[in-house]
Amino acid sequence: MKFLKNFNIEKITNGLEKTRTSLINKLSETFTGKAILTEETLDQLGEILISTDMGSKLADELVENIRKKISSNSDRSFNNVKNLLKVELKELLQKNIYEPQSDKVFHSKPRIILVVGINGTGKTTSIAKLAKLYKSLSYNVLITSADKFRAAANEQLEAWAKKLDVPVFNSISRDPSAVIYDSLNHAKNSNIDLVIIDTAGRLHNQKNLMNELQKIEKVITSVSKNGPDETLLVIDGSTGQNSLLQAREFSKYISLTGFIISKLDGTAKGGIIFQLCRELRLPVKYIGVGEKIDDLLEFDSESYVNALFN
Ligand SMILES: Nc1nc2c(ncn2[C@@H]2O[C@H](COP(=O)(O)OP(=O)(O)OP(=O)(O)O)[C@@H](O)[C@H]2O)c(=O)[nH]1
Ligand SMILES: [Mg+2]
Repeated sequence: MKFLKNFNIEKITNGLEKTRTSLINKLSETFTGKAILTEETLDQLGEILISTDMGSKLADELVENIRKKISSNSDRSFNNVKNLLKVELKELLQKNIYEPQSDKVFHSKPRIILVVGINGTGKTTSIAKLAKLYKSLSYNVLITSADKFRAAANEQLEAWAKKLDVPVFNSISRDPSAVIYDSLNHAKNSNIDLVIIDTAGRLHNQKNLMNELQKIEKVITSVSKNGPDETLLVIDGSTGQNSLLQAREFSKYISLTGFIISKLDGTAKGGIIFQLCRELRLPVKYIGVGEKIDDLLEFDSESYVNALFN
């Protein structure tokens, strides 16, 4: 598997504009003209972090770490606080993550990416973007349309796929597991390198739909014994704290390997990524920063944190 590394600093910077502007404006309002970093300013820093949806627990932890670091360091300038914060955030993304995927050895073809999430988070759009990304690396991609709920779902996918010249597997079966089973067997016989499976949006409290995910996982395992290579939960980046609940609930039913965080371009709440990684101990794999086909970037913690502050 080639590493995509398609991230483009300009795209990340533009995509995170709202979060960055809000963060930087608030930070400079708080710090400008203050020669010495006081306890009060530190408390304000915590509130600023919470306003980006980092959550109070994480914000407290970050402020505490910064407090410790500056107590042994005479540089209490805004710039230094900003740099310390960047280091803390990068470490959090890099260290706090358990990657189940790294335990597996992949020899099998096709590689399988299963995409799940609640309604409207951007699953289908992200899949089209992923297909484009992998196709540009010369992968033979097949998209499986296993959303049997939304009438227009298939047309939406077909329209994207037609533009990209990527085949879509569909069937008249109403059972998503059956469609997936057939598509994987088809892929095995058709020299497909990568199958990306689109599923119907489901709320995390809809028990029967959540149980269906387990069935889907089982069917994939029956065709490819390691199961999906990736099971990605798509989270709408503007959802806020509810996304933690979604992630916790989905992970009770299915082995997630990471997140796609979509719609980061429309929100000032890009801090949610840190909380999701910390609480779920799962990596963010891709971020969506716009509605266009090229607006999906492979996640890179270094660039993400830099783009938030620079
Ligand atoms: N601004 C922006 N919009 C996005 C992004 N990703 C998806 N969208 C939009 O979000 C809306 C919903 O996207 P879909 O891909 O249909 O979402 P879905 O999860 O497949 O929806 P269901 O199948 O109904 O559950 C569409 O209008 C997309 O254009 C993104 O990164 N940024
Ligand atoms: Mg969809």
